[in-house]
Amino acid sequence: MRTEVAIIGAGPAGLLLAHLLAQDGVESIVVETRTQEYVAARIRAGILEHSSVELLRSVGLGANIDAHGDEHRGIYLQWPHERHHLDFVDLVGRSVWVYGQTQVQADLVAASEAAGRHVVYGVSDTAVHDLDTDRPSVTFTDADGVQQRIEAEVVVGCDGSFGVSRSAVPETVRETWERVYPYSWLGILADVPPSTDELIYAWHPDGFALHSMRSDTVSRFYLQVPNGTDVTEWSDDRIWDGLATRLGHDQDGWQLTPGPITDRSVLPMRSFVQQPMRHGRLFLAGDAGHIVPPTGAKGLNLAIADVALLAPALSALLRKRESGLADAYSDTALRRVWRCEHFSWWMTSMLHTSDDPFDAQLQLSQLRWVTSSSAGASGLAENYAGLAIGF
Ligand code: FAS
Ligand code: PHB
Repeated sequence: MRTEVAIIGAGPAGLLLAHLLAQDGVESIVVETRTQEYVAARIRAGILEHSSVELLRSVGLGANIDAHGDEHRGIYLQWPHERHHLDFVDLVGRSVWVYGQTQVQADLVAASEAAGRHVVYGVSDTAVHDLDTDRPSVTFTDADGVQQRIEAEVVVGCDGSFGVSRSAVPETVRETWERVYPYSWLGILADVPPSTDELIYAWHPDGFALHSMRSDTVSRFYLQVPNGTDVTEWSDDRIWDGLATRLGHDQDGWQLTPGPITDRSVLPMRSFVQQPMRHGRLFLAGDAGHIVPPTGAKGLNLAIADVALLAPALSALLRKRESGLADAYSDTALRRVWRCEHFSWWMTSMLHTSDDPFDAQLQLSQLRWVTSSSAGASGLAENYAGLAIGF
């Protein structure tokens, strides 16, 4: 097969990149190890930044966000006996949207199918070749067991944190940073209306908790748990008791309403960055280049920001033979990546408890400052609601 851009991975980064390239008439082929149904069913991110929503709207992907998304002015920060609302619109003039990654993925798949774009699901043995030439290629075994090769002008790794493209950058060239956190998140989806109008991020001596949502009938919750936690160790009652305690049930009359749990999983927490995000004719985008702990709701938004930068860079390279944007892509993308890495670490460190009582005092002081100082609140608001793409 021949195309202009071979994309590895049909998650949000891969499918959005194909969509953005097509806006400029640039052809692509996407290859994906999983089935379309598997990718669509993964329950992941829940928050879209202001600039993500604006970008998706600008390329015809905003209708469902406007019809089914829920615009939020801010979040609540909570600790025992206190809950404070941060209003991002008052603070920095930007809101966020509750619109799950599964919904974003469904919209991208629908647009891809409507446009008849070439996405190959169920592949295996993906490999990249000749990245330092102007004829790179991707080989794989298709779902029928047939060896295939895609000859392209550019290869983009959108294959997430366990893909093959990251390691295709020679060890002598790549630089990586990683931080593994001493705790994980136990996440549940429940068929119960949210007990709050906007997200509650709660600090508690027992551990962090987050009350999020997917719609007015489905709620999403997370609990800080030790690394290695087996989800079967947490009965429904233990989960709801833990959430009620940490989120302040009966505090100032507020009540947490439990309901049937329809999905549960344990998510390890880590920060990771690999640079450069380009090597020869290979570019990395999304989780293939970086990972953030989900406390700052940045993972999906960073993937969107990467491809929003990369698409025009590749269009200029392939249509006008102008390489300036492509040459600058890695540095430009990494500036936002490191800003989001810092913010995600900052939110995670502020809200997750350890056994160190000194840490607890520092965290409570930080929470009191962020919720009482306009400077502190604006700093959180600016980063959470998101910076302009290309920052
Ligand atoms: P993705 O991982 O979504 O997509 C990569 C795709 O590449 C996958 O479909 C994979 O099957 C495919 N692939 C991998 N190797 C391949 C190969 N060799 N050949 C072909 N295809 C290959 N972010 C938040 O903001 N909030 C959250 O609550 C949150 N929860 C998360 C929970 C989990 C379990 C995980 C793993 C991530 C979570 N994230 C969350 C982050 C997540 O939303 C990512 O940031 C987002 O999916 C990034 O999108 P992509 O870069 O497209 O990577
Ligand atoms: C979610 O709704 O899944 C979600 C929201 C905010 C976060 C992380 C996850 O920081």
